[in-house]
Amino acid sequence: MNNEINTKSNGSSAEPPGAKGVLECLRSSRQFVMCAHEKPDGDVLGSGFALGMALKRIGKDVVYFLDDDVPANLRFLPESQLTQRTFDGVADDAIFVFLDMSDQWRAGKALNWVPPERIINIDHHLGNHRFGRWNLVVESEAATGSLVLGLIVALGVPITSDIATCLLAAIISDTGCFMYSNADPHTIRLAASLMEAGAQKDRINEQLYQTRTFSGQKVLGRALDTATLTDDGICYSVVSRAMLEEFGATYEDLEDVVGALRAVDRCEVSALLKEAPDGTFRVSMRSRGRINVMAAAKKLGGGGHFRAAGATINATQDQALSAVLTAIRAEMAEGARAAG
Ligand SMILES: [Mn+2]
Repeated sequence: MNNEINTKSNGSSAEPPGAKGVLECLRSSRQFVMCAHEKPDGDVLGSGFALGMALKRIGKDVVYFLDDDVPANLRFLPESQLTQRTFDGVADDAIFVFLDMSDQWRAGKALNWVPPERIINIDHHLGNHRFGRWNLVVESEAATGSLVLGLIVALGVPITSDIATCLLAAIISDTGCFMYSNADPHTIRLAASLMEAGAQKDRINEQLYQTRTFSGQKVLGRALDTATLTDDGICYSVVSRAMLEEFGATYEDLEDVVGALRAVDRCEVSALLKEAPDGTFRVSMRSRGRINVMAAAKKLGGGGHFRAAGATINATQDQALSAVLTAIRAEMAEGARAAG
């Protein structure tokens, strides 16, 4: 099976820069701590569990550190019951594998003490800070899971059905079930190999895209009902803490809202402002493909991808909304200039 999986991007036979060093470290070290970013998604968790299972098969010790709960819709992933919020059992020589994050801060406060010389950084975000001693960053990959698949194959570990399910969940999660433009032929080929290796595609899609809490659907309804569509194509809505409380919904329930706003036919960029428990606002933005929302997010102190990005804004609701619209409009003007 392994020999049949070509994990190289664009048919190239070369290993991506950084892969060699990462593989040497994976082979030579004894213990690994898989590290996820805050608000973990299918890519970061699927990648971590898959790599963890592969490393265990070659006799390594693996800890899954997560300063959070596994989201309900990802609890079907193998290994998801093994995450821990402490560093119990982590040795002084353990290597920390940071997955799917452009800088160390995305992992949250609990992991900011880890020194670079103990960090492997595996990621596909634009503008990754190369914060590890070993960095495997390929921006053209649709998911961190694609890079992890390449590593597991290179380690010579068989792709079990559990590993395949975790990696396919990573790819499906980051491509919006192959809907986004990053689902290129290379990525779809990887997904096909994972299905051949026994990945549970239907289960993944059922969990990620077809299962919602009732309170979450109610909040989605309210957010759509109160949304605004501007003349220049920005569709936005605000979800307050009070609104979540009214429906008994959680932040996890809001994942789909910004996508539903973006689906509006005249919408170029959608934005959802979510009031956090500490009173700050978290903005998520999605672009139809012409406007770079990552650049808009950067102006707000955040980051992400060209079509999907976010930031945290410490301001009142009115100020936060105004800052978001200003940042998006600056990118619209930039896009118009570039188009000449
Ligand atoms: Mn990702």
